[in-house]
Amino acid sequence: PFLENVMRHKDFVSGNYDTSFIDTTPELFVFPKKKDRATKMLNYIGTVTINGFPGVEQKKKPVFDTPRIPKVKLSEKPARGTKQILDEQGADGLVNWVKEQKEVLLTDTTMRDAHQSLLATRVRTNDLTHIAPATARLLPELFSMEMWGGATFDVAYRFLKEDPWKRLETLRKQVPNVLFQMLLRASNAVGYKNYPDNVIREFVQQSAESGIDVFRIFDSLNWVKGMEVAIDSVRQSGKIAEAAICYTGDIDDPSRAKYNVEYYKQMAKELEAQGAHILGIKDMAGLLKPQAAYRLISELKEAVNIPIHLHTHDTSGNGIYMYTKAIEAGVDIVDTALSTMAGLTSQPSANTLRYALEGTDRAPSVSIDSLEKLSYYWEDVRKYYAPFESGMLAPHTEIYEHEMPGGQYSNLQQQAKGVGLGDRWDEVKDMYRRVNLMFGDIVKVTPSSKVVGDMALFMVQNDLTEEEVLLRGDKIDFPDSVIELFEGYLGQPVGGFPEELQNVILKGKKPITVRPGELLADVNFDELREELKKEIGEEPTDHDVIAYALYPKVFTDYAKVVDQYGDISVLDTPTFLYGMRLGEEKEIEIETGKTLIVKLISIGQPQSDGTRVVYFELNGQPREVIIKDES
Ligand code: 3PY
Ligand code: ZN
Repeated sequence: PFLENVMRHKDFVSGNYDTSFIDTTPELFVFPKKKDRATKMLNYIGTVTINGFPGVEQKKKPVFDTPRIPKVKLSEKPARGTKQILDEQGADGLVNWVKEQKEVLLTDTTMRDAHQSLLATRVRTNDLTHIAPATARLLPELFSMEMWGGATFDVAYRFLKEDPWKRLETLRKQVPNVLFQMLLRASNAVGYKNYPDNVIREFVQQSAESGIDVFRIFDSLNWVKGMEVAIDSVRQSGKIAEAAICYTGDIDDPSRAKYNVEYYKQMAKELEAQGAHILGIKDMAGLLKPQAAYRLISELKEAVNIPIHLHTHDTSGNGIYMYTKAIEAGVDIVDTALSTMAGLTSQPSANTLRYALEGTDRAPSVSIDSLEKLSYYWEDVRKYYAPFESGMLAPHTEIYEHEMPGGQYSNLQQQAKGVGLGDRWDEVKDMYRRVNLMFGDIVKVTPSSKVVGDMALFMVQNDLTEEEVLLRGDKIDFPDSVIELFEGYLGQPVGGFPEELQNVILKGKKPITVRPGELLADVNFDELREELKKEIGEEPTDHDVIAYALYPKVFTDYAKVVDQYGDISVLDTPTFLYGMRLGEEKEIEIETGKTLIVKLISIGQPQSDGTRVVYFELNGQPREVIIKDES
């Protein structure tokens, strides 16, 4: 521990020391007593019980029903599925198999986009692993399960204090038969800015090795150049590159001619030429209308020779109607969620679509009984996460006006409240629409959507109009994200930036027009590993190093929490979010075969230093921990 103290001391790390360092630094000789795992766990439980969990206002723990897990024979192996086709026949073999299917194939997004869009991405690995073995056995006909990427990566470290790689590897073992799919923001990986090329390559390689089979790759401005490195890395890994077009505007609206059918066909051909195995149509806000879907898919089927995979959000309530038109037009695969996690800002319901297609020649072969049984589980589990629900209760057709992506709506609403604009939310939505037009009508999806949102908030907050921005812009301090967008650090938008606005925002700075990755120096992973080792005081894994490359502060904050509380991902979600009730007893399996029996006995009154003693029974023996009351 002495050496550890030295290595971690900030003066030592920064080189700010001389020969008197050891003599003048008494804290080097203070050795924290290593707390055992059980004590760490009791500390966590005591802390949430007293202080609550961020974003969960309700401090009294609700009583939940035990989630209904469908009965399946775990001793029987899951039926063969798409994963076996990919593993045995390679990416091209799988693509040929998809083309031969008459029925429409389904991707189940319950484990990624559905909860990203309904529950602020908060669903924990613990709840996924309880249902994964049953899912593998009940839905072997799925094309894929989307269960990783997008916001799940940073939310896992940032809020759930768990390792997303462990989630991927555990689920992979539980689901050996269905393709695993992730959402990759091209050069932005699973982050909000462009990263150096070698970070993208390393991230893709590790994701593929850990279990991802299908990478849906998109660029937040539909800039194909920004997708090249990601597509190439996926192809090199032997996995499936699903290159996606983000759908915006309305092909049937002549006033939005910039994004017409020709535009989408052209981009589709470019992605095919770039090496895409599958063409994704990513309708991230749910703007694709039924008749437009029929026309778009019909024309794209003519334009390219690869399967087409359609993604939407059901915010308007038109999702099922739109899908049936797309399916009539020949779309190969569509994204759906289990019914109790579907609808509104999430994907259309698989159960509903299954019924809608009955009697047609493209009806999917997934079992309705299986879909219903799995939906029960999610109906129960969703209740744990009630504090993270967006509050949207009914279809929201205004989406066709403001065009906010499914996952952004509730987020921006929170952001607006945070800056005191809660009562001006209607204005913010309309300003979002106006900012889009002011920016030249751009594609809006993470991270470009965040920039439009930042600017909309900024303009409402400062009572600015479009004219005023142009007239007085030289005196306006624009949000950093807006400056970076106009500098070209998220890539180039369709048709370029509006020049006058760009000059105003950049105040004489010169924008870039090349791929940001061409200017960003490669990361030296050996140096990064050494740096991280000093930060966390132990040898990092390859997963830790890439996570640190993407999100340095988020990762080190996570590592500190693990150091303090141990692996809290093993806790059941009610205890993780709400702590324990007085008199409640819990069995906590901290590793296979090692179980703690924890009972909360009582909580002492606050003491003069603001702490409270929390009295537990641990495996029948009294144990107390001291917790600081933050209230
Ligand atoms: C993400 O990038 O996380 C998205 O879901 C975009 O639609
Ligand atoms: Zn989506």
